[in-house]
Amino acid sequence: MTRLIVVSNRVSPPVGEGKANQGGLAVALSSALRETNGIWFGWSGNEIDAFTGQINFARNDGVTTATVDLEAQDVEEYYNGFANRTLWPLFHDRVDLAEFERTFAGGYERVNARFAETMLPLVTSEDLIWVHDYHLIPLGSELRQRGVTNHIGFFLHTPWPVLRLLLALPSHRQLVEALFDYDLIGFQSQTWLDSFLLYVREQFAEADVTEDGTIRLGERTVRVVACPIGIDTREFVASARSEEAEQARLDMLKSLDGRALIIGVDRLDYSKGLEQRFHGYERLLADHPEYQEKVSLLQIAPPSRENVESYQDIRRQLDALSGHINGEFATALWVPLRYVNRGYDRASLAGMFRASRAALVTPLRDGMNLVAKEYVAAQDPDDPGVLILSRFAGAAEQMKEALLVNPFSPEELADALAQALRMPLAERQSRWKALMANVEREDVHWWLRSFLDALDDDDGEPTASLVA
Ligand code: ADQ
Repeated sequence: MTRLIVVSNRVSPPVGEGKANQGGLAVALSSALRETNGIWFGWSGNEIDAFTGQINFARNDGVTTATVDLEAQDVEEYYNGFANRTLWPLFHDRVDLAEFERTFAGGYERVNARFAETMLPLVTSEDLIWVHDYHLIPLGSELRQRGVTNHIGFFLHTPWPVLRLLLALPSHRQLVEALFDYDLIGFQSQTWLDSFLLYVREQFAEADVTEDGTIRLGERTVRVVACPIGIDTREFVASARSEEAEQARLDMLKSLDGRALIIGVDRLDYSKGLEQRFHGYERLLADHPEYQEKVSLLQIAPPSRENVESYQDIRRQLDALSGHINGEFATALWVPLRYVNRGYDRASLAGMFRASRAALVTPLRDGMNLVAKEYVAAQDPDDPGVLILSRFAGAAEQMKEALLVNPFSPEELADALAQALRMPLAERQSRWKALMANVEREDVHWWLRSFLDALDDDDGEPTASLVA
């Protein structure tokens, strides 16, 4: 059986065993890896004094992990630096927050080279290699320089930025050129793919871009696909029906005392639009006073990337804003906004999703957004809640039956909330049905199969053996 080597910045324990607030990447890949009996290579999360390149192997629930420790300077320049302070904001349209330091770019190249060097002995000629996300764009190129001729695919979990903004990155050409060393590049949506093609046409006039998504640059050929990630829908539905979820739902309903719950669940990140969301809710309470004391917004937002200043800033702003909203509208018996900075296990989340009348999934930019799909999967078909979804999330391309909003507009958010709160049952059911059909069809297994089929495509060998 063809072996799959997955490479990502971090290697996380399988879902259900690790921290409650795992990122979307970990959530999706742990089920994918279990299916393919693969090996997952990445950073251990540990910092050491001097890089040794020693691999630590572990086997966890059918998944072999191979991790390496990084030295403090690597973590600072590559991870906190180039990945989280340069590329993340830039890829989420926040060029104002992006920091362009040569030391960051240098650390990024160094760590990608170290990853390649370290994983090289693991690679046999049969393996399919699948590299994930913006941390590791140059890895394919580093592997090629070391003689690896295997099929190598790359999947970008974030958006691809618009041309004009990407040009602000001093090393933009070098970054993009490294992508041509892959055989296949996957994007979350057609929008991000189109944005990439626009960049290539503008900046690499010599490249030959064909209609079917093949790009030739000199000797190199890379194919590009839009391949939206999904969730493990069946597992999430089961978890939403578990005893633990039911308990969480009942506890929540009890605490609501007949009020309608609006819910939001996000990593605490400026791309998730939490500030704008709070303003939208404030607007609902101000413009539709009939909802005062009748609704409650629960925003769950576990802190992330706390070493990065912009994340400390957004946290402070949200602390102040939530205090302001509660100060303005709360009564002795009602707190309008419950703002919670911690993670929950998946069953409890599912139960809370089920207890709600509406969800606000309103990122300003998001590669996909898995919470939108989890919310739909958790609903009771007889009495489903309403998904309010940002037009600027990759998920909006598949989830057109949600109430699609411009997350920058407090009025649109308030209107959508009012619409959701008074939506008749029949309309809630028909929207939910259409959304659920997509969440079920294009789930994580479909995503995995689509990407690997495309990666393995050109030698005509079936990938069927790779996936269940
Ligand atoms: P993220 O930006 O991390 O992922 P997202 O897709 O929303 O965003 O996934 C977050 C995951 O973490 C979800 O599974 C969610 O349930 C979980 N989670 C969030 N808050 C939680 C909490 N308080 N408690 C428990 N669990 C919590 C990146 C990209 C996304 C893309 C994914 C996958 O930014 O656009 O969808 O990768 O490709």
